[in-house]
Amino acid sequence: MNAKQIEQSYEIARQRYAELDIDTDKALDTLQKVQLSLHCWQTDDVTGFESTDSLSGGIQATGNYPGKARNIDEVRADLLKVCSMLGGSHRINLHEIYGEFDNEKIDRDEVSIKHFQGWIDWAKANGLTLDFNSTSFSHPKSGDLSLSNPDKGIRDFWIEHTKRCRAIADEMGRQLDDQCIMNLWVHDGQKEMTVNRMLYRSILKDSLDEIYKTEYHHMKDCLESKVFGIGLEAFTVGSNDFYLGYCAKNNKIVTLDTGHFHPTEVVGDKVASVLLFCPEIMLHVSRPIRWDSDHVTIMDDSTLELCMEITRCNALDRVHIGLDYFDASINRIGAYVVGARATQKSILRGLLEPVAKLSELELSNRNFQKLALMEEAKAMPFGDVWNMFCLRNNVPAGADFIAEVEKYETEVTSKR
Ligand code: RNT
Ligand code: ZN
Repeated sequence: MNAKQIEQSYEIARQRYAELDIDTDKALDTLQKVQLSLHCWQTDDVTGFESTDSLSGGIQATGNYPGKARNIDEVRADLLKVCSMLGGSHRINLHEIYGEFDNEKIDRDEVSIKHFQGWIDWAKANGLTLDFNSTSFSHPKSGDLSLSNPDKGIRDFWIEHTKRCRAIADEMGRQLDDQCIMNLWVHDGQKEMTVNRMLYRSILKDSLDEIYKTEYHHMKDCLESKVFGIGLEAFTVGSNDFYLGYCAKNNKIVTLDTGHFHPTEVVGDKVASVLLFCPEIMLHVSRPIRWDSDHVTIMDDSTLELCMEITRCNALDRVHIGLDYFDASINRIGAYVVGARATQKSILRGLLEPVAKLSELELSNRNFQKLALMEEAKAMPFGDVWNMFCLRNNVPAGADFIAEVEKYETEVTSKR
């Protein structure tokens, strides 16, 4: 797109929004500071760098589009390519299975900071910060139950793993002068009707209490629930109720994965409730379709509602925005950028909403007027403001990133 056109269209959009008392420059400045936590696992279909090659734990990446990252250098190159198509500065979200194990067999209860020093150095050199995840899946000891396993040996193995991950996260945060957010999601569940729900849940609670005994200053913990996993359809130990209770009681961050709720639940509606009882929220922005919780994020109603709820609550400083989708059926870099930009666009839509006016109308019971203004807001020239965000950041505006992704495919990913 041509810069002159973007500037001219922006000027008209700026004036139109000003009529609604919205300062588009201020919205762009705010968006500039919103960091996304970019999930490294979209580059390689959640494979990681242990020798195991099959994904377990109730999650699945479908498709075999060529060009998947095969080693750490390729993951890093892909991540930098993605960042080059996004305005703002972002975080990289790593899973434990993405450590630098150098072909050594390092079991999950043996992992340490040395396996992530390369990532820290790389992040520092590229002006990035890191988030982290313990990994309960794709391991011979994963089974159906990890931290909630009645078998003490297996449970202790996963407790040790998770404790080590917290120490690694803290060191990442320390070295990068940051707070590294460590997410805990375990796949624990059962395929069939379960009679020992209380047992598994009380074991999970005890395991978490043990894991969180150590206090750290450069990392924060968040916990992620789920409705069901593939092959674990009847029961999930770490349900939404379980972690909401745990996080509220223990002052931990709740992770809301938008793919982990019943189809008619509105995740945006949860923001205000969670923030009244828990310190912060971590999001895994995704798109559920049928059984899959991880389709590529788009600017659909549920993503918009979520992002607009964050801006309505004025809670951008208490909500961390991570992405979590994996699509192996289309160009992975393209998929990555589509989802990341859709999330940024949805936040921008929130920042451009005439909230003050809408709130005034609602509080004075002028409900027809509120509905009408909400509808009109949808037809405002938001795309012109978005293009200005891209121009100011010197990243492709409009659909220009498609050609960029194609070029990278021709020159890099197609040769893998
Ligand atoms: C799985 C969870 C979890 C994973 C990642 C790989 O359903 O959403 O966050 O996607 O940890
Ligand atoms: Zn998730």
